[in-house]
Amino acid sequence: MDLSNELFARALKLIPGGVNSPVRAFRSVGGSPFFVKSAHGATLVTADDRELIDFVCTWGPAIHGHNPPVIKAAIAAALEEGTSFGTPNPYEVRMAELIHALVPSIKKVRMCNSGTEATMSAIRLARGFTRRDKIIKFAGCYHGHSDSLLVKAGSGALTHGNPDSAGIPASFARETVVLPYNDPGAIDRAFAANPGAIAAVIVEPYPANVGLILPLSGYLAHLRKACSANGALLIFDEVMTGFRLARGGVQEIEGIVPDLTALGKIIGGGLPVGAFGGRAEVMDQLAPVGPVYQAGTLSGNPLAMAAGIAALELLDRNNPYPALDALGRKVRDALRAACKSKGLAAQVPQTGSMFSIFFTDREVHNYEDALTGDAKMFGRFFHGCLERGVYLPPSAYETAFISTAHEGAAIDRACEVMDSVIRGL
Ligand code: KE4
Repeated sequence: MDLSNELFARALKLIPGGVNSPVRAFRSVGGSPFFVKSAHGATLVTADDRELIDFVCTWGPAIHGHNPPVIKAAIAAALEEGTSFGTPNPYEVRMAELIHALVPSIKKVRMCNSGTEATMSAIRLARGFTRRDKIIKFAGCYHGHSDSLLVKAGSGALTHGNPDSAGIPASFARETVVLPYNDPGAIDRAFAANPGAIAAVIVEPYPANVGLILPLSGYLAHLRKACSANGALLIFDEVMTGFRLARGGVQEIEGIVPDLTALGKIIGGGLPVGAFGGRAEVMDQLAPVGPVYQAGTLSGNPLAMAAGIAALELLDRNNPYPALDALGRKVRDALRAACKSKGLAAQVPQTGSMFSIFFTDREVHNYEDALTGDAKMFGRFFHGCLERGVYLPPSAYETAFISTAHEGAAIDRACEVMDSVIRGL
């Protein structure tokens, strides 16, 4: 890994930790990150010309695999007309129509440039619409790095958050109530303890930033009911799950209608895009119509819109979800069988093209359960796979993604590798 090491040494001189996003630094699994020079289909090609089967998929966007011809062609065509106009453009209208058609709860939508912007703006909008200040989030859920959302309490009890990041004023953290996920009683108690004060509940409907956690039966419906009964908005953060698990995301699968939805990742087709949308009367509180300000120089950028439109139209045309779920089950079953034959305690949650592994004998229903996973063993599993050409997310508390390009040789090879690595742990 000479060239990657050389690049990393140079990066460390000028970029904090040598990375532009912390999770890429391999800090939680040990070792140094490799650098990638190209990506196609299910494969990354490193600066040292190593080919890796990629289960990070650039953290979700690459559901069609990397650099698919249809997205490449869409970007190239848009590029002929220019890179950015700073004015409304036809692509934005098409994107808004597509999102509304695929996610019917989104009556109006605003484009932005990242998932962080989407959730941050949705929170501000919910506070402006309800004229309330407090929000509820769930321990272990990650909604990007805006101040209100980088807050989590230590335990699962009702509490005012303690900032998870330096630089967040305690006064900010006090407005964020952090609860355990999958605990209906906790949400009821939080509303009772903060009557008329909660603007919104924001949730990853399937938390996937702590490993993958699935809701207990009826839990999401309970959140919906509690928000409606208390005049708070329910915000589904579907930045990761939107268009990943179904055309209409988790809200289609679960039959729950949130008031607002945050989107990102897949809707950019690999370019920087976020979006938030929902009830028209809520969205119309946004400037220039209403008093809640939100803006962005590159929001609705034509190249990013063209890439995202191509990605969404391909999903809408091909309906890849049954095949992606079959690939997910194939990996899940291979991991479970290997752990069983090894006598290794592990939980392997999977839904559609998302899966993760916790090395623990405890079922994982929330953040505290997830923390019982053996992170050091995950590090050994991660590096064992990487040495054999399979790249998993470099953290025990992330979720792996599968693309349509993994079908066939890539998924078979990866299952073989993961099986042999587990048996060697
Ligand atoms: P971005 O600002 O990174 O585009 O999106 C933030 C975000 C919001 N909501 C959810 C559910 C998310 O998963 C994310 C970002 N996900 C992480 C990976 N788990 C991005 C990877 C990174 O931080 O480098």
